[in-house]
Amino acid sequence: MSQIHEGVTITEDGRLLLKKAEQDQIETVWDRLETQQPQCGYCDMGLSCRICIMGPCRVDPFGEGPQRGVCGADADIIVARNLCRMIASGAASHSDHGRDLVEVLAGVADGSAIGYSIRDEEKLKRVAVEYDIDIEGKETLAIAGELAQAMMEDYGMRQKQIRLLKRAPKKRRECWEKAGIVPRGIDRETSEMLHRTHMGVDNNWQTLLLQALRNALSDGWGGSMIATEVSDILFGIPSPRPTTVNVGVLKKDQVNILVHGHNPVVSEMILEACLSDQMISLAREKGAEGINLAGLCCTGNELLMRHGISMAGNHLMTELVLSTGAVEMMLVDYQCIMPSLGEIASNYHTKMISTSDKAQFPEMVHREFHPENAQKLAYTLVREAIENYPRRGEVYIPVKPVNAVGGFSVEAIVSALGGTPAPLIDAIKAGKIRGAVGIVGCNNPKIKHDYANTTLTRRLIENDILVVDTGCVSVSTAKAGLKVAEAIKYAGPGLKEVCGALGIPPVLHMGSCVDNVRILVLASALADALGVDISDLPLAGAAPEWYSEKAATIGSYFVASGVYTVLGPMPPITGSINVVKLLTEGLEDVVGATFGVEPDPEKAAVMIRKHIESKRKKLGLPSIDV
Ligand code: BF8
Ligand code: SF4
Repeated sequence: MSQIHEGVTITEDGRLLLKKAEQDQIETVWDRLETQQPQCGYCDMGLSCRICIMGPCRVDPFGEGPQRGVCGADADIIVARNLCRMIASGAASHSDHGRDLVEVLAGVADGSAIGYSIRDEEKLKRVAVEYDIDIEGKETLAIAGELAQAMMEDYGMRQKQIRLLKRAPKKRRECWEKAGIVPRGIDRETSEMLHRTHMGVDNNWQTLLLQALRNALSDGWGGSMIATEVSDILFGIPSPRPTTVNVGVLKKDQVNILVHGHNPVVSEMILEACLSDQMISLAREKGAEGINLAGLCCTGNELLMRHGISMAGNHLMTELVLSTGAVEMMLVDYQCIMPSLGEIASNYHTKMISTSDKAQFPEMVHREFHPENAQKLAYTLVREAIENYPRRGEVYIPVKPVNAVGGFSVEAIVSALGGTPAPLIDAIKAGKIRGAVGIVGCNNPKIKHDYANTTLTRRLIENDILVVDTGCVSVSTAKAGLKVAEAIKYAGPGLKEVCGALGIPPVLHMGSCVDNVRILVLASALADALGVDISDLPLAGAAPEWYSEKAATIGSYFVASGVYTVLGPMPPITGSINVVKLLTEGLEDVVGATFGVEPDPEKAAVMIRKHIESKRKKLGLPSIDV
């Protein structure tokens, strides 16, 4: 391994495969980060603008060069607009994923989505009632059709507010009313955000940022929440089940197929095909022992949560996993798929397939999935993967997989607690559990791979704080062995006692990134049980290794929902002290929560513990000095 890459990951599989990739002369994300140095300081501070063609413009942070863009925008406006556009893009991404699921739901109702069905009728009915649909005496498919229509209306401008906001505690809804940030329609808020950041529209950095919160809420309580709820209706509510993680989940003697991306609409069908007798016997004919489907990133998390399918890795492993030479086919849909993957795969026998009508990549074969053809295409592609097995060269799978448990939906957590959140609340009141933290988000090559995600998690559970996680963080902690019941040995005495009695790990896998909404629902249930607002609870959020615009949106809807959230990498806002102050201090008066920024997970843990103890104190619960 070259000096440059020494110490870029804490994982053994990452380290060994990086060495292999180097031998195979594969360029990775770390190489490219190196070639980008030094990265642009103006952009890093949010001080460059290319919104219009009178620009590009920049503001000099030292006060010597230009202080305004050609149009007259100053640093505050430029920084705010840039951040707003990040948040709009993140909201658009997750919410558009939700839209794809609503279309499948509509397709199930009218019979055009062949092979898909309603796997959880009870949840369908429950959500339909929340949408004021009269379900009495109606057929399941009729309810599904009406629900899909009602959800489509949530995307547009027919509502005064999106429907699932009703799930938030009353005080929280009043807070949004007062701040003027009640989201009206999912697409509407994103569209308005882009409108307001066009040159010559909203040039008040404060009102711009408030709209960004409203836009983020439209995703958190709208598009992403719809994505999760409809996925549960179509594919089942997750429940705890064992799984395995890291590159060791690939099998030397089986056809390995990887799904990467986000949308379960594709991965669920691939799973069905992989499990079919027809495909398994074909694999045997070709000399393999069977078919091994494994996941990467969030679509992998979707399968892990519902079926216990193994995870080969998180964001920074997506390139390296190809250099095992053991992957017959990787199917991608959208989001977080590095455009480098096709070229890397061309060094091996791996077939790369892009599946979404909205996402194509260099050196991949494009085979579009639609609800009508998905089932047939899934079988065709799995067959092609099997036929690729004999073309395999040498295989390098350097590690053994680690055990983990996933599947902690809110329903599963409440059921583990015996049907009500009361035992969790009692444990929090007694101080056995001091609070709970949702750790979310990505990997980022600027931070040692998995180091911040796992270190923060360890420090929190050691201090009796329950951790729930999603997205790529959930894979980091699973690989570190923190997601098995025995991991209570790493927890403080109180958390150890409670999790031990319930037989659950101290770190609960709540799903993919859209599933962060499960954390909002859980927080609302706790707030309602205590008769307080979410912002009163001893809770926090964190995104220790975030990289993506979606993570900026998630952080924003957490904060807007009253959850103090600590980001690892600094967002590009340091060019405006006003924007920094509003986000880290001023928002307290608006939504009862703020952002913190701290790349060092040891320090972030202390910030979070302090916050949790201060909330405990305000609630009159026993608190300690941190
Ligand atoms: O939606 S955690 S790197 S894969 S953005 Fe992407 Fe980040 Fe992973 Fe999932 Ni979320
Ligand atoms: Fe420059 Fe203003 Fe155009 Fe931005 S919007 S590129 S600051 S002129």
